[in-house]
Formats: sequence, C-alpha cells, structure tokens
Amino acid sequence: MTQIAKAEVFVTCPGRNFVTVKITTGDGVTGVGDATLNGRELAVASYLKDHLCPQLIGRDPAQIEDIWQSFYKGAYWRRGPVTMTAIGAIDMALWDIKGKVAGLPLYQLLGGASRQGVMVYCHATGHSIDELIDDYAKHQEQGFKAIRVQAQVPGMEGSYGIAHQPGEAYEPAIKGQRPDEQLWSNEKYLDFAPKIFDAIRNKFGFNEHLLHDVHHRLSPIEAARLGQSIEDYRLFWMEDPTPAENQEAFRLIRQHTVTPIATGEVLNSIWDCKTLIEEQLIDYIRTTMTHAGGITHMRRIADFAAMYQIRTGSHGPSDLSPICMGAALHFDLWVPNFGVQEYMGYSEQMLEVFPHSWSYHNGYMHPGEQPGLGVEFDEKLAAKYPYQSALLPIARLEDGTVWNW
Ligand code: CS2
Ligand code: MG
Repeated sequence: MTQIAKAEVFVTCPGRNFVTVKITTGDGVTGVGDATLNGRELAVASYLKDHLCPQLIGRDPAQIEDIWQSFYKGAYWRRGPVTMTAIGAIDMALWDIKGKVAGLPLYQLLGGASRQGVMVYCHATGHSIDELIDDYAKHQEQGFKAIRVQAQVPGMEGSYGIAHQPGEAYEPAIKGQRPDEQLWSNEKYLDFAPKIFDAIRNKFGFNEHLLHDVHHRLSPIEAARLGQSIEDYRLFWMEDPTPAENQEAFRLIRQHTVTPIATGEVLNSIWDCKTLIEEQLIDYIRTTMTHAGGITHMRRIADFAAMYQIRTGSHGPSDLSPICMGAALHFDLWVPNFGVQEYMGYSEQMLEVFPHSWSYHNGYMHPGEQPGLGVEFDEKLAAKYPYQSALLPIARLEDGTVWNW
C-alpha cells in the first residue's frame, strides 16, 4: 500500500451538522471517519485540518496503532472530547482503508461475527404518557426488542428527550448562535418518572427491554431513590443517573438499587471510566466510536469492561453520522461482551449524503458485507448543505440556577 496522499475535512448540514474526515492513499484507496461533536463541530474540524491532517501526509495508512499512539501521546495534552473525536475519526478512516485493501468488512478484521445480528434500541417519546404509549406501539410493530421511553414531565416543556412532533426523531440541537434555555425540576421529575414505567408495563407487559435516560440530572442520592422505586418494572438500564465526572459518585447509587446502570456517552477515554469499571459500579459502558478515540480505543475499553462482566451499549444518536453507525455495528457484531446498540435513525436527506450497507430487520441490525466500514460519503451532495450554527440547550432550575442538561 502506498502512503497517505490526502486527508480532508468536510462539514455538512443535511438537516443537522456532520463532520467527516476522508483519507486517500497514493493509489487512490479512500477511507472515511465521523468527527461530529454536537454543537462544537468546528472545533474538531479545526483540530483536524490545522493540526492532525498535515501530519498524516506521507505516513503508512496500515500503521493504525502507531498513528493513534502518536496523536494521543504526541499532543502532550491528553484526552478531552475535541482531541479524542479527531483521533477517533482518523482511526475509523484508517480501518476503512485497511478493510478495503484486505477486501474484508471491518468485523472480519476484528475477529469475525460473534452473533447473527446487533440488537438495537429505539426511542419512544411523548408529550404525555398517552402519546408515549402510541409511539411505543408503533416501535413495537416495527419489531424493536428494546425501547427507550421518555415522556414530558407535566409542566416542564424542556423535558429531556421528547420529539417535537409525534413520529419525528428527537433533535436536541437548536439552530442559532445562543443556546435555548429550558426549565427543569428534579422533584417534579422524580414524582413523575415511575408513572411512565408503570403505564408502559401495564399496557404492554414485559416483552420488550425497557430503557430510560436520566441525562445526568439527579444527585447520587436522588438517583439511588429513583433506581430503587422502579425495580419492579425491571428496566434494561437507567442511563446517566448522575454526572460521571466523579466516578465514585456511582458507589452510592449502587449500594441502594439493583436497577442496572449505563453511562459513558460523554466520556472519551478508558481513564474516564476506570473506577466505574473496576469497581463494577455500572452494567453497561456507553462510550462512542466517534468520541472515544475510534475502533482502536473502543476495543481497549470493551476488553477492560469484559473483565468485570460489564457489557457495551454504544451511544448512537442521530447526531453521530451514519459513518459512526457503520463502524459501531461492525464493532457490535464482533465484541464478545455486547449489550445493545442505540439506533435513533436518520432522515432520507442524511442517508443520501452517506450511502451505506447497514440494514435493520425486526429489532436487529447488520453492518453488511462491503469491505471496510460499508459507508460512503457523497461529497458533491454534502456541498449543497453548508454548516449552520446549532447548539445544545442549557437547563435551569426553577429559581434560575444553571443545571445539567
Ligand atoms: C442522548 C443523546 O442518545 C442519548 O442517549 O443522551 O441524545 C445526547 O443528548 C446527544 O447525543 C447530545 O448531542
Ligand atoms: Mg443518553
């Protein structure tokens, strides 16, 4: 294989912003990686364009590990979402090239399929419990075996995770230069949340796995109380019950409840989840291909987690591009300690920009058999959708205090 001849960065907005890295070798093999960091896209694009891409020219694309280590250790400044997303995107693109050169889909390079399909969970949402029940029924008809449920806390329009219109995907980023501000109350949420699971289990029974995202909003003791109060509904997981910067905070939750816990979508490295994993404070690790250093680093995290019987539950919102989805599905098909994969879906417009070989059937997904990641990037079409500033909201408590969104 010849050396890397070109490394380019594209920002496109087919409905929402996506950042894509494209690496081309001297003999014309191309690889793509997802570098989207919601609301901070241009920071990663600059990190790539100004700092990493120039260093790639002339390097051997087969040396994925050495390139990863030299960008990680060579920056001197370690970890963090911008750095790890940039490294992750390059890593994905290099694995894509390796697969294309070998003529093998990525999952074969990792060690082959460990299962027939990848169980995915979808999102059911509603402005009321009745609306949620309708949405749940629709997803059940589509064959999903695992469903995340979120409903608006009465009076709290800014409740996390609710689609604007029934049937739409939830999109948190709001176009503009200033973040939207949303009102929040932990007390009202804590009173309401158990009613969501009660209604769903009463109506639909225990056939599907039930998931719920707390989105970092509770204190450890509040999270412990929630976990304990919903044990009978047997959730697959309670996600991000409290912020995970302080990993030790999960000890308190763990002491009080057997509701399984998932966290990790905002973590970027194995170090960010070290205590969570080695003390078995969680059941599922949710780090993302894109934000946690790509396939090379995700594999390291998953192997470490496997030693403690912690399974994967990769973050897969529609604010990660279909390239990330492709990479994640190959990884999921292989990883021995797989749990579940999030799948929010994409609009037609988004999928046209990223032609892909992955598919969904009856609750399971498959990455397809195309060599590499099996996702392409239509540069011409992407150029029709220029970047548009869009930011994630800010949550405030009823007295005006800034809270965790
Ligand atoms: C979420 C995300 O998918 C999830 O579980 O927590 O939707 C998250 O809010 C977004 O990815 C933020 O960009
Ligand atoms: Mg989440």
